[in-house]
Amino acid sequence: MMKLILSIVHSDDAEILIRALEQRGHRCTKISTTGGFLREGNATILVGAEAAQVDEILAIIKENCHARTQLVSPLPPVAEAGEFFIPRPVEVQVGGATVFVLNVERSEKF
Ligand code: 2BA
Repeated sequence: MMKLILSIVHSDDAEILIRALEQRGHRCTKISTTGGFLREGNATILVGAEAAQVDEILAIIKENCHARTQLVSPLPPVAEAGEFFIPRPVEVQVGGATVFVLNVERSEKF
């Protein structure tokens, strides 16, 4: 049974992850994506593979993608006249990788 491993990673980890996957014989595709919360670029790596290879692929992703903390400036609240708002950045932890493993019903190459 084939699986599709969809992995959302930090842009800075994408190239090294792709290299590691290719070195171990796994074909992959990178899509440039944007996180809904931070509205910053990240990368989505697609790997189509046999079910038996999934654990190895997940281990490669884990090895090569690292968690980071990022500062986010909260949006100012609606202020009354004369009020002012000093934005204080808050920390969020991003990654290492958000991974979804999907069943592939059919796969063709023409
Ligand atoms: P972003 O949506 O830009 O989220 C970046 C980080 O901000 C998240 O890291 C999380 O720590 C935090 N965050 C997200 N939504 C939040 C909220 N409503 N309140 C507080 N903090 C929030 P990760 O969880 O590691 O996610 C990294 C990226 O993976 C996300 O970037 C998004 O592009 C993707 N992602 C994560 N979970 C997803 C899901 N269930 N479905 C689709 N994409 C997902």
